[in-house]
Amino acid sequence: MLTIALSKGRILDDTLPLLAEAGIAPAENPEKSRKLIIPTTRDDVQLLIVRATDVPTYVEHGAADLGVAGKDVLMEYGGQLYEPLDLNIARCKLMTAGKVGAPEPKGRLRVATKFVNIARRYYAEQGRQVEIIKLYGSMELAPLVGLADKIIDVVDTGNTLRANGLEPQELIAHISSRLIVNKASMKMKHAELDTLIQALRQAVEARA
Ligand code: PRT
Ligand code: MG
Repeated sequence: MLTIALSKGRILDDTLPLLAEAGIAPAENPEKSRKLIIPTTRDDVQLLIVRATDVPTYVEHGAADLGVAGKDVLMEYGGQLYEPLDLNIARCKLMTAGKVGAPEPKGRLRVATKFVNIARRYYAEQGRQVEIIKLYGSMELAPLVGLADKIIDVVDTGNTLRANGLEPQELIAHISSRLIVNKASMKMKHAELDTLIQALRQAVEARA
C-alpha cells in the first residue's frame, strides 16, 4: 500500500490532475467527503486528508509514504524528508509586507507571522534585531492594529495585502509545492515509489 498525504484546497485541486495522469483517482470526492482516508481507483494507493502544515509530519514519521506540501511549509518545518520533485503548482512568493508608506521603525522590528523559523533565519542572515510574534492566521491584521511593524506571509496576487492597506516589500523565496517522500519508504518501497515519481515527473514536464 502507498499512502499519500494531501491538504484540501489549492494543493488537492492542483495535485489531483497530476495524480490522474499517473493513473490514480480518488474513489470519492475528497473536498466533499468527511472521510480522512480516501481510497483510490488503485487498490494499492490511498489518500490521507490532513492540514497543509501537518503533511511533512505525517510523511517524516512514516504515517504516509509521500505527500505534497508548499515549499513555505517545508522551509518552516525543516525535518528529514526526500524532496524528489517540484510539482510546479500552487505557486506564490514568500514576502515581507508592511503598511503602505510606513517609515522603518527606529528600534527593534516587530514581525508577525506563522513562519517563525523562516523569519528568525531571514533576519539573522541580515544581522537585524527583530521580535517575532507567532500568529496562526489573518496576519494582515497585525500591522493595522499596531501588533507588529511587518508580516511575513505568502502572496499570490497581492489582493489581500492591498485590501488591507499593506504592500509587499522584500522577496524571501519563490514558492511552489513539492512532492515529499519518507526516507524509509524510499528504501522499502523503492520500485513502487520510483514508478509513481517518474509518472508524476512526466505529467509535470508535459505542462512546462
Ligand atoms: O488553510 P490552512 O490554515 O489549513 O493551511 P494553509 O493556509 O497553509 O493551506 P492552503 O491550502 O491555504 O495553502 C497551501 C499552500 O498553497 C501554501 O503552503 C502555499 O505554498 C500555497 N499557496 C499558493 C498559497 C497561496 N498561493 C496564497 N495565495 N497559500 C496561501 N495563500 C493565501 C495568501 O496568504 C492570502 O491570504 O491566500 C490569500 C490570497 O492571496 P492573494 O495574494 O492572491 O490575495
Ligand atoms: Mg489557508
